[in-house]
Amino acid sequence: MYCNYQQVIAAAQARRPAVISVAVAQDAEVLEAVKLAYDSGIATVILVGNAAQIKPLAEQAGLSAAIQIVDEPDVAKAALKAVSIVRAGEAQVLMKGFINSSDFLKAVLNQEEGLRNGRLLSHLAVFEIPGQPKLLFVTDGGMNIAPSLAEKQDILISAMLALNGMGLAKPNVAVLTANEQVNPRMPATMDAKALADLSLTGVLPPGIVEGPIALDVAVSAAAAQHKNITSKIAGNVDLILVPNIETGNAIGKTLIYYAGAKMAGLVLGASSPVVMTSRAETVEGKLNSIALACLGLPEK
Ligand code: COD
Repeated sequence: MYCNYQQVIAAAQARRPAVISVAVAQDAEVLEAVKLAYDSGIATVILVGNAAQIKPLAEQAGLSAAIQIVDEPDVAKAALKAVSIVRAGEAQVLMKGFINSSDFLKAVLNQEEGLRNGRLLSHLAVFEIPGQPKLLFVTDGGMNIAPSLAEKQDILISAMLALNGMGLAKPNVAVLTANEQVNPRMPATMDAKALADLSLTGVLPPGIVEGPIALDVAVSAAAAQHKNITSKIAGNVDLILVPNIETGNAIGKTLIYYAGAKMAGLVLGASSPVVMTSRAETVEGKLNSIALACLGLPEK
């Protein structure tokens, strides 16, 4: 299992370079990240968007003039074009550029031309937090707004399988709530109990799934002890399943802005890996996300 992004990038470099199709590529940070991915042998790119805007930015980022640019000034059409390039097999990874997340996801979900695979698509955020010995995964703070219990199950399965793929055979999973008591007035606690029970039946991928569990107990064995909570994962959590998009989004932004965490973001469940970071994400965060997405591709 990778403990930090240095290890993730080294592992991505050991794979065959992927071709990335960037949707609405007219963004300086996206192009700088792409240049770093190119220079480190992780990826080559096809840039889709407003060519008149992309060209000077690409030049500024030091990208070769020979780079492939597909001119489509309309944002929605550019997103669909970038998706169709992946669908056609000309690229293996899709990346969100300077486009709002909902518009980008609508292109990914497009009935005729999207990257649907019959599964529920979901977002996985990955954090390297200063002082922490391993990466922390959070799902879904980026795509499914208020998932039902059945959708939470799908989101959980996708994330656990992704962690398995990254070498973590049995992740410790916290199904997050505000406390550890099942309370019908807090439906998230009911869902958390149902998912924890389900994990005992072998329906979910291998791992320890606990819930309802609050954030303090998930991340601190001392908190669990103080609260008299018996937990096998307290202080050693790998994956947090959040009850809704706001919780996941706020955890991520809190980690980034208050704790200096580095984030990467992926969409899981599509027919190809999808990189989805916030437009405000740093060049480094975008590069880390590209590297993580490439880990799903065959080795050299
Ligand atoms: N997985 C698979 N299929 C889906 C999913 C999903 N997660 N979501 C919707 N669909 C399918 C539906 O079954 C339907 O067939 C079609 O897509 C349209 O469904 P709608 O009308 O519910 O979906 P949309 O297009 O209105 O919205 C889907 C979004 C993913 C765009 C929407 O849920 C959204 O905006 N999510 C939040 C994104 C966001 O703002 N993130 C911010 C954090 S960066």
